[in-house]
Amino acid sequence: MLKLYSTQSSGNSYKVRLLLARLGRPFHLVEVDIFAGEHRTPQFLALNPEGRVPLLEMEDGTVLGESNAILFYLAEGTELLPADRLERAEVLRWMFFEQNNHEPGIAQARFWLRQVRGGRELRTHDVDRWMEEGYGALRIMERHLEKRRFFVGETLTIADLALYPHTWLAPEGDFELATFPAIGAWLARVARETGGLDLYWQPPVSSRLVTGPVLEAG
Ligand SMILES: N[C@@H](CCC(=O)N[C@@H](CS)C(=O)NCC(=O)O)C(=O)O
Repeated sequence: MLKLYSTQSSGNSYKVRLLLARLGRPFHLVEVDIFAGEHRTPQFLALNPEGRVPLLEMEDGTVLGESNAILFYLAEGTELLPADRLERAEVLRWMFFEQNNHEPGIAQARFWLRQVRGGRELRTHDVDRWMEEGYGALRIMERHLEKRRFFVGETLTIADLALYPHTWLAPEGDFELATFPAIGAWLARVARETGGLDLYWQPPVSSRLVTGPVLEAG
């Protein structure tokens, strides 16, 4: 069975949980508590020297990091990754946008302002930049979605799944979404398409990363 090393509150991990659920692929979820340093244990660093989640482990033990690379790998051959060459490139375009333009402002703001104790005080000097970059990304998304239902083509793709988690979570980073009606409608559409699974959804087979061999549940 596929194994996903994931942190429950992580937007990047949520992308992959959503995709696996949408594809109906069973997977074993291994919870890595990054706030307790579990991503820095020798055991986890042996799997992923970058010490980051999400990390996908295949049945043969091969591992793949980077949330959007994992989405791309898992979606190959499904309706969530178009076969058309230009549409595939457009999917990649929005996934690069997510990493380069969206995540650095929106996800960083949520991480430091909401998730790290004392983070607001520690990173006061970054807040204006996060807001400028984050709202800049939201304006680009809003314009793109004004006449479209999804980011690429007429149906849900992994471009939507890459952008959905941190956009949905943006209010936790002090972003106000009320002035972006097209984004609001798109968020509702993606939520419907993914069965309304929230950030805290888990598959039936899950365990925690522990010191020593990873527990095999089930
Ligand atoms: N570009 C990477 C970012 C991964 C990332 O930053 N993951 C965070 C959780 S959302 C993490 O593991 N943070 C711990 C750390 O960087 O020390 C991806 O999309 O997978």
